[in-house]
Amino acid sequence: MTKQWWKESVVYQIYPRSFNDSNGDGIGDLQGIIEKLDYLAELGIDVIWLSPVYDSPNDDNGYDIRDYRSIMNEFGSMEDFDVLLAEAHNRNIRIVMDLVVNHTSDEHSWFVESKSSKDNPKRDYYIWKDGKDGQPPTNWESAFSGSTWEYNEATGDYYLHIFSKKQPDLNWENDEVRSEVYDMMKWWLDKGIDGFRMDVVNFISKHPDYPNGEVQPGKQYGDGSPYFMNGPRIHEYLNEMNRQVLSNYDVMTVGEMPGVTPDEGKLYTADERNELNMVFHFEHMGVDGGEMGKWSLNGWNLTDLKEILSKWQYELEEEGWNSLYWNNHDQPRVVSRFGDDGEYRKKSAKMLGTCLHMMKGTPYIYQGEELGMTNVAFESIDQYEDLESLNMYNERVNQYGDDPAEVLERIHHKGRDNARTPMQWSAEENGGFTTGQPWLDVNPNYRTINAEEALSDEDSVFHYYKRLIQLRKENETIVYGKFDLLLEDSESIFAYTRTNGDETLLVLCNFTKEPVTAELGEFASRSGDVLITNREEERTEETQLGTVELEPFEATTFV
Ligand code: TEU
Ligand code: CA
Repeated sequence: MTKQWWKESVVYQIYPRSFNDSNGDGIGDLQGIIEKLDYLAELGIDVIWLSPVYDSPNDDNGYDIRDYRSIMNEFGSMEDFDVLLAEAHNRNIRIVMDLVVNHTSDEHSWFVESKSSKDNPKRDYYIWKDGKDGQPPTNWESAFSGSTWEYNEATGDYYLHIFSKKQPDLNWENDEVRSEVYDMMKWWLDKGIDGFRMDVVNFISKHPDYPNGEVQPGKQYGDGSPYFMNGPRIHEYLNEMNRQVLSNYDVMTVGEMPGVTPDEGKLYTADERNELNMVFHFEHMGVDGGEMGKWSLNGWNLTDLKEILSKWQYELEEEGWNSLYWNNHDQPRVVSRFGDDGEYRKKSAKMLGTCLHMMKGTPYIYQGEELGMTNVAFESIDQYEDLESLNMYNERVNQYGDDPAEVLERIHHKGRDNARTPMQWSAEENGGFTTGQPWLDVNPNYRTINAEEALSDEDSVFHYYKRLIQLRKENETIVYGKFDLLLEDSESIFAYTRTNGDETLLVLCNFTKEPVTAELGEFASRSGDVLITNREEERTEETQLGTVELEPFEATTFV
């Protein structure tokens, strides 16, 4: 296994709009990030993944790019970006940018030209198809509700948008599009950035026939995902991107890949494939899904979560590399989702941090996760901003006649705004995020959950995450040790070992609010010194051969 800096790093994701507002307009900005670089250096992270900061009309909060080579006005200027990059590098923190090239904004000059006429030189930068009998070209459902096709009067046909109609999909079959993207990537890399997180990059190759998708009972649209995920030319494109751009720089790349399997993950990330360094899969994010997809509230089983995460550990042990995450700007807060955001908030947040950071792969921390920030439950749909939630709400209430309170409950648990409420810096007004009116309401629990409080409490989630990050720097077994799952049938305990030469780490995580006994057989008798734990009471009883008592939400790593 070749050693690489990005295998030994911990990444921190910043969603700029919600991170820190320096000028009182209620919107986070680049200057606000600069103000917090010392906080990040204190936490000890190595890389920042910066969600999009490019010029955008913000239909999807920056994931709809209007100009790839300028900074969104609300976030500041290119000079601010250059200062941010230099100041981060001064603190040995790298910056990885968000590359959103499956689609652009419909206000991008390329699309304005492409939609103007069928013989415009930029016409084939996007995907245009004729309708059939007054219907869209296929029955595919958009990720943001409705059809994936929008009719264009000027040319009398439809363009594809897997996401919102203001996010037209680029046509990667077109060599000119690919060379435009590669030129833009080089422009940013020549500024000195340290890599890219690639937004839905496994969507860029579509099935050439554009067949209809299967329609589930009760649904109006079909599932097009088999025809735009991991498409026929995807490896050709990524290999070309690597050859023409990435291979010329010392960079880190991670592909966001809804629908990717471990077998495909190996093809995308094995060193000799010369494509990407790692991928974000979504299998564990679906463990609490169901017939309504992510909006289902069916609950989840720990055995399913363990099966998914250990499968990815085993499958990528010899080739490829895992990214490890619980949270990002699209997912609910993990302490509310897989832990306990009430009585055991701090303890379960530390347990979840241990469970993830002791595994093999590059860990990603989403802003506020290090504080144990929680989901929010706004009383009115009017307080929500995310178009994914608003479109779903309108469709379910107005088209399917669902009870508004029931739909709002789904948004409380699974909506993306849970991750996008402003970062909670202090107990001051608006959590110290802004002196103005925040673009999205702050979670009312900022008075007790905030960075200032955490920094002064040595028992805080922040200081625990800081130790997890420090351990990864000090201990090769955490980075390169082999993963083996124990107690796979337990619905309470996530137990595994990491082995590196003659060193074995034993990681025990109790995912429940009940005390529990881990029957570990020969492993218990070998459980020696404690590397890190969130346990409150001294472990007085001798570890009986084969058993280890765990407190509610206890996480202990033995070495
Ligand atoms: O997300 C890709 C994606 O599949 C999302 O739709 C995600 O699965 C869903 O929101 C879960 O609720 C990327 C970005 O991370 C997301 O913020 C963008 O909205 C999307 O692509 C389009 O760029
Ligand atoms: Ca601002």
